[in-house]
Amino acid sequence: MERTLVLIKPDAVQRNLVGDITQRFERKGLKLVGLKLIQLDSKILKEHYAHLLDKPFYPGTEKFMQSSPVVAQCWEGFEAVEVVRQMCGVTNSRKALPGTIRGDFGISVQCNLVHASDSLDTAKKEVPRFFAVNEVLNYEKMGPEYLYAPDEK
Ligand code: FUP
Repeated sequence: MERTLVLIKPDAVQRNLVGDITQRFERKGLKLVGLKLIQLDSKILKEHYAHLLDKPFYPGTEKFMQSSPVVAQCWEGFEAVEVVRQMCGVTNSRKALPGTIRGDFGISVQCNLVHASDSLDTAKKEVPRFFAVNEVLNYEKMGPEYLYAPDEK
């Protein structure tokens, strides 16, 4: 099973969309294995967005991401990284398809509601960036036989 990082961004927290967004991942069949409300600082953001540091919009991104607490989540499932990315939609919310989180709730590039790991390699770096080892929990959930075929587990 893969694990992936989701950050519910300040715009979604301020717009009271934490529950709606979390419910989508729950209903999809993903398993919540890590969850916390955190205030990000400049250091962790510079690490998290290292690929964007030289972009003209980066100072605005950093300011926005610190403007309110965010909800960090770790979701687990078969091919969870790709599943979650598909559910978020493309970065520009105006271009994100209806049915995706950004497509349904957003109209902005910066205020695009969620961050989701873009590959399994990235997820393996991002989950430990936001969660200590003992903050990601292993536990049994009822009903996996109705979510997956035997060869998908
Ligand atoms: P994503 O993988 O969808 O999170 O997108 P990126 O890593 O490319 O960008 C991270 C964040 O930077 C976006 F969510 C919003 C911000 N950004 C802008 O503000 N302007 C841009 O042109 C691109 C990204």
